[in-house]
Formats: sequence, structure tokens, C-alpha cells
Amino acid sequence: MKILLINTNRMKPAIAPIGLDYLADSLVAAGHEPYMLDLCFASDVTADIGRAVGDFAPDVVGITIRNTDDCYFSGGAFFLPEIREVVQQVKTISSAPVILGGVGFSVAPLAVMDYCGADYGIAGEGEVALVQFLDAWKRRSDIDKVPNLLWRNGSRIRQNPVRYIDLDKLPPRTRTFVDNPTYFHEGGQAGFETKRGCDMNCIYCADPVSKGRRVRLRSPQRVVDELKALLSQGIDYFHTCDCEFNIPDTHAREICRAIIDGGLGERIRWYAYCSVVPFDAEMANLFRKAGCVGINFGADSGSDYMLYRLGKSFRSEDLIRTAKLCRQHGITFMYDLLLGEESSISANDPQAQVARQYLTRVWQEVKAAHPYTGPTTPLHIKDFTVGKVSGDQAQQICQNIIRGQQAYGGGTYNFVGGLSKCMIDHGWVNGTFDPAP
Ligand code: B12
Ligand code: SF4
Repeated sequence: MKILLINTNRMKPAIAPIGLDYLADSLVAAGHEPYMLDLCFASDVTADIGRAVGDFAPDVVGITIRNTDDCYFSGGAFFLPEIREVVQQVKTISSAPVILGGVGFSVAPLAVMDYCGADYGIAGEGEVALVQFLDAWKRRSDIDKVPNLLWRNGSRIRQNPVRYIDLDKLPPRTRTFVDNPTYFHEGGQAGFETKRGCDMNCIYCADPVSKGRRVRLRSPQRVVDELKALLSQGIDYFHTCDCEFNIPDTHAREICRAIIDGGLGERIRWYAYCSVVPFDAEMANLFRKAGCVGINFGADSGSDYMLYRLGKSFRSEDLIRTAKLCRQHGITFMYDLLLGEESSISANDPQAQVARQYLTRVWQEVKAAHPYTGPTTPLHIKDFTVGKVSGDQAQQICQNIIRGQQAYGGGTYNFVGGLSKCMIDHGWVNGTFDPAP
């Protein structure tokens, strides 16, 4: 079948739609014909959609949703209205069914499908589910047996059970469907996955929702082959697309060894999202030798109480140990923090008002991000309130966060401020965060 795949993510710096690269390999292997319409750099979205639908005459149109919003408190960009317009335009000019997917879709599939008015959706991974959907659609039967599928039954949206796939049984990842060299030129890095899923219990996190709680690993050799496929296109800077690269740590070590044994350690550079634990000297050393140059740790807070409340598996002493190890091994690192803690103080407390003013400044000047908690996570964003911190402390932390982001290069990273006594004790307020021995 002919399937038009539309990338709706226009946010810059540009991030290639890796999900569509992966889907295309599976679609081609199953004998289908995928065609790409990438709206990321389009100057006239409406005209491009009209042309692609008219020229390709698809049997099915798939639309990927990476971000529902920019997750910036001060930015506040909400992308679903423009994506809904894309859905509506396609439905006006074509009789092909519209199916949604992507990680942004998967964090709240029912709500997004309802809002966008699409015919179908696939929550979670799409390689097997989309192929099965195309087969079912061709036969016009067994729609209710397609895993991960959302479909309309009268006025209701039904969701079939989720099935996890063995990642090593998927066809090799060629990375040729998406124009990765252009994305590399525009955005500076390409993504790659070493596994899917996270079985940890952080109460705000959408990753177990969108990727599943069951961790599924890819064989290190397959990951190296994929990196080589990208390297042959001139791409040598990467970012992991795992929830946390170092969980489970044995797999992260195996991936690093395979990269080193495959002769790539000196030829590529990569960044990773990691958990603060597990992290030890051997891991830091392996990461560095395998080409890791930067790690974004989900630190969240320096307060043991808050770490406990957030469901984190580490405590403040781990933050300090991990920071030291990164410094010792020459790995640039940053700590993502969650701004605002559970408050026991009343809204009229003058102390809280001063703190709020400074926090507002943090949002405005740093354009800090807020965590996406979504309706499907145990904790929703509305449960976060400004924490108990004095005005002076808040001002100092604010300055430190700004300095920290400038030092990092002012990139697109989430830099969410956290307020806690422990961080203050350990030097965050001085702008140095150099943990004492
Ligand atoms: C790695 C990553 C980054 C890296 C990307 C590096 C790179 N070069 O690729 C960096 C650090 C740059 C980054 C930046 C941002 N990110 Co980010 N990122 C991720 C992360 C961890 C992985 C995304 C990924 O590539 N997954 C791997 C691919 C293969 O999976 P996938 O896209 O989901 O595709 C599969 C399925 O969804 C499905 N599918 C996909 N498309 C389609 C289409 C159809 C039709 C179908 C049927 C199926 C289907 O099949 C695919 C294969 O199974 C996710 C969290 C997560 N665990 O997924 C957050 C995540 C996507 N990021 C998020 C955000 C907010 C951002 C930023 C906006 C942050 C910011 N304010 O700057 C920016 C946006 C940048 C941009 N231009 O878009 C949020 C989005 C939340 C939301 N509700 O919108 C997420 C979910 C994290 C979170 N939990 O909050 N990010
Ligand atoms: S924050 Fe990290 S460790 Fe916690 S559930 Fe999310 S991905 Fe897993």
C-alpha cells in the first residue's frame, strides 16, 4: 500500500523524525511504499500538503507528532492546533484514512486523537503495529486485533491492547528514508536508540507511559551498524534516544564496548540522557572512550525528601559523587532540575511571594522548561507549587541557573530550576557547584 508519512515537527533547532526512519524500514520490508512529506523546513505548509497528497495519491496518511508543546513555561507553544489543521486539510482533499503516532501522541493518545479528529492512532511503538494496520485496512477487517491501535467506534474511541516487540527482530535500520544529512547540518546531531522502555517509578515521568515499563534492549552490534550507516552519510555527532542510557547499566557498558571495538570511539561524539545512578568510575571511563562528550542527568532536586517524594532511586550524595566522576573524566554534564516543590506555606506568606517573583524571573530569563507530566502520569503539573525558599536564596539560585545555562552554551536543553536546601549547602548558589571533597 502507498502510505504518505508526514512530519509535523517544525521546532528549531531541527531534530530529525527518527521514528519515521524506523517505520519506513519496516514498511518497505513488508512490501509497502512509504513516501515522506517533511514539513520541518517547509515555507508553505498548505501548498506542500496539497502537492504531496495530489502527486502521491496515498492509500493511507500517517502523521507523526513528536511534541504536543514546547514544554517551556515562558514559551508556552502548543503545537496541536497546527497539527489538527494538517489532519483536517488531508481529510478534505483525500479519502485516505489518517493515522496518528509519535511520542507526543503516545503521552496522551485518546485526548490527542479526539482533539485532532484523526481516524486512527497508534500509541507507542509503530513498526509492527503500522504494518498490521495496513494489512487490516486493506482487508477492511480485524481492526480490533491490531496492537496499540486507537480507532473510532461510533462516537467512542477504542484502544486495543499494547504489545511490545523484540527490537532485534526488526529489519536493519538503514537511516535513509529521512534526509539525515540536512538535519545534521541544521541541528548538529542525529539520534539513535539502544533500547526502549523504563521500569523506574518517578511519579511525574511520561516515558514509561509512551515507551512502556518493560525494558527492551537492542543488540550492541545492531546499534553500531546503525551508527556506521549514519557515519557513512557524514554524521558524526549523536544523541541517545533512550529514556535513560545507563539503565540498565550492563547494557550501556556493552554498547560502549561495542562502539570501541567497532573502531568508532575516536570517530564519533555523542550526548546522552542518563540517570544519576548507576554511575561509577568504570562507566565514566568507558563512556569517554566510546565518544561520550556530554550527559544530561535527570537530577530533579537536591533534597532527599523531594527525591523520595518524586520516586527517584538516588539521593543527594549520589548527585555529588556523579558530578565528581564526570569532572574527573572530562565529561561535560548538566543536571535537569524540577522547579518548585510541594509547599506547606500559604499563598499569602510574604516569603513565598518574594520567592515567586524570583522564580518568575528564572522562567523569563532562562526560558526554563517544565516537566511534561501529562494526565496519564501519577503526578500532574498542577500539583507543583512554589517551594519554601527565602527571597535571597531564590535570587542566588536564579543567577546560578542563568550562569549554568550560559556556561553550557545556551542550547535547547531543559534547564529546570530546583530549590532545595541541599543544593544551597553544596554550592549551587555560588554559581560554582563544585562539590566539596
Ligand atoms: C532524545 C530526545 C531529545 C533529544 C533529541 C536528540 C536527537 N537528535 O534525536 C533532544 C535533547 C535534542 C530533545 C529536545 C527536545 N525534546 Co525531547 N526527547 C527525546 C526522547 C528521550 C526520545 C525521542 C525519540 O527520538 N525517541 C525514539 C523514536 C524512535 O521514538 P518515537 O519518535 O516515539 O517513534 C516511535 C513511535 O512513537 C511510533 N511513531 C512515530 N511516528 C509515528 C507516526 C505514525 C503515523 C505512527 C503510526 C507511529 C509513529 O513509531 C516509532 C517507532 O516505534 C523523548 C522521550 C522518549 N523516551 O521518547 C523526549 C521528548 C520527545 N522530548 C520532549 C521535549 C519537550 C523536547 C523539547 C521540546 C525540549 C525543549 N523545550 O527544548 C525539544 C524539542 C526539539 C525539537 N526540535 O523537536 C518531550 C515531548 C513531550 C510532549 N508532550 O510534547 C519528550 C516526550 C520527553 C518528555 N517526557 O517530556 N529531545
Ligand atoms: S525520570 Fe528517568 S528513570 Fe525516572 S521513570 Fe522517567 S525515564 Fe525512568
